[in-house]
Amino acid sequence: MDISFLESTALQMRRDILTMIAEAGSGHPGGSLSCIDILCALYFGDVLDYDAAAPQKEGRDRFILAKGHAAPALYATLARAGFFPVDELLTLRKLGSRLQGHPDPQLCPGVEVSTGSLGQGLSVGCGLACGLRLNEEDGCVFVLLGDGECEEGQVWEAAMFAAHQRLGNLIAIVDGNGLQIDGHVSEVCDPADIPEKFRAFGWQVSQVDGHDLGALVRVLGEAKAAGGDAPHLIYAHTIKGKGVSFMEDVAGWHGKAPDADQLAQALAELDACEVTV
Ligand SMILES: Cc1ncc(C[n+]2csc(CCOP(=O)(O)OP(=O)(O)O)c2C)c(N)n1
Repeated sequence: MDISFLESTALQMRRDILTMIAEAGSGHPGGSLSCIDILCALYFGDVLDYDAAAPQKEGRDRFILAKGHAAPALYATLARAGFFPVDELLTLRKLGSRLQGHPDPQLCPGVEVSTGSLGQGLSVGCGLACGLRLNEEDGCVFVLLGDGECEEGQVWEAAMFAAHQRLGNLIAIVDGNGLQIDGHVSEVCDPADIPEKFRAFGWQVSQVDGHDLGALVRVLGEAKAAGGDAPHLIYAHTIKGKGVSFMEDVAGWHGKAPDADQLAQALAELDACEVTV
């Protein structure tokens, strides 16, 4: 595994995220930057089975961005993976664009499910995983949730269902950045120990540094290869706004576009990282 390739791809996708949100004048940088290394590991670390030239290919793995407001992270990933031209990223949130504020599978190639109303993605993932199993099809279903999203009751109904149905082909990843829209997850409505709760629901659980690309590739690949008769939860410890000093761990950057000066500073910081890679 070429980690320096993954690192420079993740850096490029961080630039993409910030540039497209600045151009749109709105969007969600914090939660896009916290999860971009997870997406990088999935799509460029040889974990997810997909074909950008044939997005509906039979037997492919499915990826669901349950925290749909992080659409810029998904769009950057899909563009860099070849699902659509990179230039199109600058149409984010514009009238007529395929890249709306939340992902739409009827518009955007590579998007599997419409998301944005938090709490629903894991339920859809359960349905897809059941369907694949019923059809005796290959393919795993990966669902990326926010830790704030885990305050939604529907997440826990889906967690119970997945364990009951023994969905070993379902892998949920929690982007554990500790923040949601209103501040600290622990202060808004504390879900407490999310990994321990999934374990209690009957899931196979692992934890990982969500910005360590090598560790992410390993743990995601292991969960996929393991299969088994219980669903998998990977709790990724992340930092909201990761990679941009003034955005890191600041709730105010949940849904705010950088202005021209802020964008320039952020891009300069990312460029400086490239040199040290
Ligand atoms: C059902 C629902 N309620 C409220 C919102 C508004 N909302 C958008 S993002 C967000 C916070 C989500 O926090 P988290 O899942 O931790 O996302 P992250 O911090 O990783 O961006 C909220 C409450 C929503 N999209 N859906």
